[in-house]
Amino acid sequence: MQQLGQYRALSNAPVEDHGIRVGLMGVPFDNGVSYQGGPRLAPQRIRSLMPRLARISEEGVPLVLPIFDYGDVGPDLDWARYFSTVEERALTVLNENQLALFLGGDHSVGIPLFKAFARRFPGPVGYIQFDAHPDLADEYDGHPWSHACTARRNLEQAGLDHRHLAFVGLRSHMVDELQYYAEHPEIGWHTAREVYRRGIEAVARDVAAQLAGVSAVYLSIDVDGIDPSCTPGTGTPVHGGPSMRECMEFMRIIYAELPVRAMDIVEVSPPLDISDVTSMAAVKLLYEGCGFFQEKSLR
Ligand SMILES: [Mn+2]
Repeated sequence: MQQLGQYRALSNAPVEDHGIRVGLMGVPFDNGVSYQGGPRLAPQRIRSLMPRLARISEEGVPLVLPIFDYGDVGPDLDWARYFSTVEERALTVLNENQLALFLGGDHSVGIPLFKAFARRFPGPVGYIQFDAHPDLADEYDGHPWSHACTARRNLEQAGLDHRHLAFVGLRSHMVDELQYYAEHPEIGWHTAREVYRRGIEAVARDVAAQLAGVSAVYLSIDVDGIDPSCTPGTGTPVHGGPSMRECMEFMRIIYAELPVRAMDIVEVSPPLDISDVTSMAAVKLLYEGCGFFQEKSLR
C-alpha cells in the first residue's frame, strides 16, 4: 500500500504550473454491493487505460493541469477501519488539490469520501448523484453502509441540507425511497424520463439553480446512471438511461456553473465489462472533468 502523501505525476501530456492541482485516488472496495462484485478491480483497470486516451478534451483543450496519483487505499478486512482510512486519505487529497477525483469501488465508498468532503468544506455543501438509483435506503442487506445507502448516509453530514441534494438519471426506486422523496420535496430528483423529455441541458440548469450559493459541490457519477448500452460493465444495470453524451453535457454545465471540488466514478465492474468500454467511459469522464475544471480555473 502506498503511504499517505506519496504520489507520482501522470505525465503523458505537457504539464503547466498554474498553482492548480488535481488529485486522484482509488478505493478498490466492493463489499457494499447487493448483487454482483467486481468494482474493486476498477481503479487499477481504469488507470491502466488512461494512457490510451489522449490527454485533451473533446473540444481540443490540452489538459495541462498536473494530476497527482495518491494510489489506492489497500484492503483491510475491518470495514469500519477501512472506511476511516479512506476518509483520512481522501481528506489529504482534498486538502492538497483544488479538484479531487476518486475511483470506486462500489457506491458505498462514497460514504467516507463525502464525510471527508464535508470536513474539508464549510457548509452548505452540495451533493449531486448521477445514478439510476437514489441510494436512499436507511439500511440494505442488513447494513447501513450498503451501496444502496450512500445518499442517505451523506445526508447525515451537517453541511448537507436536503435542499442541496440532487439526483439525475433515476429510474429504479424502492418503496421506502419514494416515501422519502414525498417527505422531502426540497430534494431535486430528476428521472431518466425527465432527461429524455426535457433535455439534459434544462435538467442541468435546474440543478445548477437549486445548488446556487453552496461553498463546494461533490459530484458522484455511478456508471449505472448512464444507459447500459454505453456502460454495460456494472453490477446493477437499468435500461432507459441517459447516454454518455448526455452525461458529459450534464458535467459541462455543472462544472461551469457550480464550484465542483470533488468527483467520484463508482460501480465500474471490469469482470462484467465488454472490450473495456465501461472503464474507457470512466477515463473519458475523468478527462472531461479535468477539462471542464481547467476551463473554469484558467478562465
Ligand atoms: Mn446506481
